[in-house]
Amino acid sequence: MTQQPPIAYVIAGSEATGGAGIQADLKTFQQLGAYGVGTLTCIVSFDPANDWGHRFVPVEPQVIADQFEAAVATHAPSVVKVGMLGTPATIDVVASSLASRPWEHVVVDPVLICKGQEPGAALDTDTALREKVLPLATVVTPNLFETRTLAGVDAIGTVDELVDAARRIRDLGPRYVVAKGGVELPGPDAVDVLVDGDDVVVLTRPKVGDERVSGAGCTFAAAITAELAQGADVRSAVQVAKEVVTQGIAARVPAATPFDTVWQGAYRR
Ligand code: PXL
Repeated sequence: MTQQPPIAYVIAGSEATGGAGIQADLKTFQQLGAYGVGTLTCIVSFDPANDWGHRFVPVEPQVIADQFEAAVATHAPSVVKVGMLGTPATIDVVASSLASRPWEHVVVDPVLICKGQEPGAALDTDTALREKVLPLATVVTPNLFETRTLAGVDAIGTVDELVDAARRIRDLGPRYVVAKGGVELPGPDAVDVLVDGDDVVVLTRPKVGDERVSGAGCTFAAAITAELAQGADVRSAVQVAKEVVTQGIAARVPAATPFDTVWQGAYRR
């Protein structure tokens, strides 16, 4: 008999162009050798006739609960990634579903707003995410904007400030915080910091261009999840994820949207 693949589960939104969201998550799982299982929280359809604005439709809370019930009854996953949730009602149902059973790891990508969205759109979900989802997370992967927002700091301009802010987020519950500097943190490198108590690991790669690429954050957290599902520890999972995203950005797929998108298929171990 062939060996069974590890199960990687994701609760996230659909991003209809395939660049981000659950589409990016499932591609990442497959590329890393994990069997992907997905629960849909919302549907985002960019509007080509309106400057690629976000058309957003939440999935009914009961339908989210039903999908969760089906997924966990079928595969008993021990590792889950949480991506875009989008509304306080969605956060409520996802938080109570997650709390209904044990997990080895809950990887939360705290998506507050998508690229191109107005920051104000996130304010009502921000508090709910912080209060209800972060305490359930073992690993959280905020980008620079999310790090500033969740840590409650105005500006982050250095790696030391990124580490300080990550420590503040760790106080909200998650054991591991991976704060991502991305292209916005000044300097020639894309720097991420993994904070686990007093331990700090700094991951550095030269920036691949200065433009943000759609799907990088989704792919990063999904890669961590796929690695954890195969038994990796958090530190090595994060190192693999950094490599997956760096290679995926270098091999980016050009698109008519304002952002190119990550190609997960470029990654080779
Ligand atoms: O990249 C963040 C993101 C996550 N999930 C969904 C999205 C986006 C950005 O557009 O649409 C569903």
